[in-house]
Amino acid sequence: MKKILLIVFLFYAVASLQAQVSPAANNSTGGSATLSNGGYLAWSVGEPIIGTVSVSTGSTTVTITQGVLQTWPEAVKNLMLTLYLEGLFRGGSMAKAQNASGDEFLGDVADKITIELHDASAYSTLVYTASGIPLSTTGQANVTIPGRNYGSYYVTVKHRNSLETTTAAPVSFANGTVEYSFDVPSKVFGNNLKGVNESYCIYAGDVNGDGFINAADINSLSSAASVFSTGYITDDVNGDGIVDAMDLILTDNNAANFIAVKKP
Ligand SMILES: [Ca+2]
Ligand SMILES: [Ca+2]
Repeated sequence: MKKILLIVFLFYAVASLQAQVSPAANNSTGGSATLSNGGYLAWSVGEPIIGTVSVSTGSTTVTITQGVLQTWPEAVKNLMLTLYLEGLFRGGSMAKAQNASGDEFLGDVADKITIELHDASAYSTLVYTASGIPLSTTGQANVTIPGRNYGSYYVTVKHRNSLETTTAAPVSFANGTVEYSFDVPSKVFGNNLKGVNESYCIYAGDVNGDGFINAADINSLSSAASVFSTGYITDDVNGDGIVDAMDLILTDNNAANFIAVKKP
């Protein structure tokens, strides 16, 4: 009789132990969620309790009570712009910017530009800036933008001695790839492009970057030209590595037409 009682006791003891350890079967479970604000969460279940987090995904709420919370690599947007800079444009493609001894940049990079995203309803609000972006001789500039920027934005292009130029309207960043070409005046704010050899270019000659191509830029150029300045310098409007009459002519033509920045 004692043996039977012992066996029954052991049976219940083992069954009880199994019930206690059964949650371990969840060790390998986990999941992820895309949040309504564009962010992401990923988690695993079965690790020591580290806290409780509730997040809204828009239609549902995910509550994490156990496990490891980790960041998920943020998705990015591939912004692909096409544009020509008047100073470097040689008809069909652009020349590579020169310094005192040769090409300033390797490969097919003509020069580098800054790309800005501005708020669609409040242009003065700068949302994102990407500087030092290579612009190829064929006018391509590709840059990755953090995925949290999934709205619509004005896209502004800046260059060391070209006129700041902006898209005609906000551009949607809803998709993973965003393509935009500054190829016709109607796609640029204020139609502010210059026709050159059946193509359209961003105006050259805003040497001091103040949004106007005028006497101040010409004065700067004249000073540099008088001492034959050479190198990768802002006064070199046509990018050939020396400041001379060619740069003055380009800038003077635009100044004569009172060319200035146009933005929302
Ligand atoms: Ca200027
Ligand atoms: Ca030059």
